[in-house]
Amino acid sequence: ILTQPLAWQAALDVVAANQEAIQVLWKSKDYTDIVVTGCGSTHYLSQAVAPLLQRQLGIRARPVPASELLLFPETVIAPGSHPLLFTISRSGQTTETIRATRMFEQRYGGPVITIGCYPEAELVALSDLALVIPEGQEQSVVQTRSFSAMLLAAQAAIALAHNAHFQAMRNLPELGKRLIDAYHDLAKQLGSDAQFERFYFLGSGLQYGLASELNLKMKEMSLSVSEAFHFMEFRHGPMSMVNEHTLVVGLLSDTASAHELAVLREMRALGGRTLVLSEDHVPTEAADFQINFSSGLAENNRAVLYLPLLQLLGYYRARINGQHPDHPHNLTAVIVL
Ligand code: F1P
Repeated sequence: ILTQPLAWQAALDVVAANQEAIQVLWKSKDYTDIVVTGCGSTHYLSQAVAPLLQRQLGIRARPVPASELLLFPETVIAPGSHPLLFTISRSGQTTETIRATRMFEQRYGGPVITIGCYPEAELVALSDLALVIPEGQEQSVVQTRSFSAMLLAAQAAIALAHNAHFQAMRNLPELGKRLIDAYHDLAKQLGSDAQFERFYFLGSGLQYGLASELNLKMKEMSLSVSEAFHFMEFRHGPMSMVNEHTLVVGLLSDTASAHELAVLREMRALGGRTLVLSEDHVPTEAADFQINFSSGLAENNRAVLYLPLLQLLGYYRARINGQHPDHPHNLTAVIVL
């Protein structure tokens, strides 16, 4: 978890090395829309990448688990459309992702872009363009460094479409190190606090995929009750679970923070405690704890900064629960059918 900024550097270098091919792909008129797919963590990654593709490239983009694309392609791909398939997989070996890609190529003809961490993987061989970051590989079954390196590669590749913020993103490894140093103690304190029995991760728009992934980290590593919701959705039922043993973690967006802070204030009034991650300091009525970092980057570009500190919550929780954070119950690094 702590070595992630090194992998981010490598991810940015891989994108820079493939700059021309990426720009040609974005400009190509060979596709009408984009389907983004993966499994588990990499499905959540696709939930973070698809809205960004749509917002930045102005083209319809939809995240879908690889199994849904494989088994129900007609519910994903509309008649007459010719999508680009954007696959994400740490191992590049997960059966559903590979089978979905093969099916897609046979039925719809491509093109396929993939992001992963293993150059020799089958998925890499199947793709027209592969962004591979070996520095994202990790010993752990749980995806942490790989996840943020692949997310950053996707975000940087999208930024290249307008050459816009790519240069500013080069500061992310340094910002990441500073942020981990500044808030590691808070993450340890909250992750080790046995009073918390339930964890909710709230994020909307671009942040929803991250909230889903961070909820999975807490679940996998520590076997705790943990769920993710869109901010406003949390008020439509799930908030009945909030009590004084609840930690609600809010990932604020750039554009809807007034609504998001209102939800957090409400959860505090119900007795829950809140941790807020944001670019700027927020009013204390909404936040028991906060992690602020003035990165100067838009949410389109800074998402990876949220990840290490919230992965640490799961890690420290695993320690107090007596779980091995690298080897969750019943889980292997690659799921092969
Ligand atoms: C997908 C995945 C991981 C999960 C576990 C099982 O792997 O579901 O997200 O943490 O390791 O496999 P991949 O396709 O990204 O290699």
